[in-house]
Amino acid sequence: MASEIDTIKDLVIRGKRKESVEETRKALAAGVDPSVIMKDGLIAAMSVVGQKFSSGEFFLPHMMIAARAMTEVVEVIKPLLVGEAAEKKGKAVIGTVAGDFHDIGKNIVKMMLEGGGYEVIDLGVDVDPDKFITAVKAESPDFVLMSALITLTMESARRTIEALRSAGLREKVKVGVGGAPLTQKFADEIGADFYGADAYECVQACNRLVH
Ligand code: B12
Repeated sequence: MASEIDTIKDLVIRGKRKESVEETRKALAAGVDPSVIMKDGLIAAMSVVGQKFSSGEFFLPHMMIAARAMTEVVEVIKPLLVGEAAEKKGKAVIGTVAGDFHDIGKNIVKMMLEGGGYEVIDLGVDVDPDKFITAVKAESPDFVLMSALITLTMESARRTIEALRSAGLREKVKVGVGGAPLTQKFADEIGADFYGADAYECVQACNRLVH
């Protein structure tokens, strides 16, 4: 099993879309757990890609093709990861914060939440505080969830929480934040209700806080 996962990881790092999907299908047929493919194959691959980008071994196009390969594999394992929940537990508005266009993590969080029984309104990427406010007014969600992947855009999460406060909406929603550079400490500092290191933690936190 380890070698199948390593093969998928390696193919995603190299941005080999077709081959990544083929290997994933083979691994699934052989009984490999899709959540292991997600964690040890795909998410681990993105971490290596990030390191290679930092060290100058990879450039933007390398990140882009790796991200595309990951997205295609996610589509293959998605139906196996998320079941259809019988009833809705609550509603969440989710978006990647202003200035940030990374959406793979956000999309996985959305997918796991939907599988976990939540209605999710996806505002997309580069979502400024006003757009979050408009969505909260229109949708009355239980949760506002923000994803931030760049150190600089973490501040957009703080601005969104401040905007919710100014609009008198802060107490009406629970705010969750996540994304690679975020921490529990930062979440506490900006006054979020929770931080989640991954999509599973996000679903758990929502389950804990929903009512
Ligand atoms: C893929 C990628 C890209 C792709 C994005 C494609 C896409 N559609 O998203 C592309 C190539 C477009 C890209 C562009 C850029 N990128 Co980029 N990118 C990455 C990379 C390699 C992987 C990100 C990823 O998808 N990870 C996999 C997912 C599954 O993980 P995740 O997002 O962290 O999400 C999980 C958890 O964090 C959590 N989570 C996520 N959101 C939320 C929300 C909530 C509420 C909760 C509870 C949990 C949660 O759950 C998720 C699933 O388990 C990272 C490296 C890294 N280590 O993160 C760099 C990285 C984030 N990028 C970086 C940079 C610098 C850029 C660019 C500025 C590069 C440039 N010069 O143009 C641009 C940014 C443009 C912009 N304004 O947004 C830097 C950021 C550095 C920093 N700390 O500020 C990184 C860290 C690379 C590096 N090592 O330097 N990038």
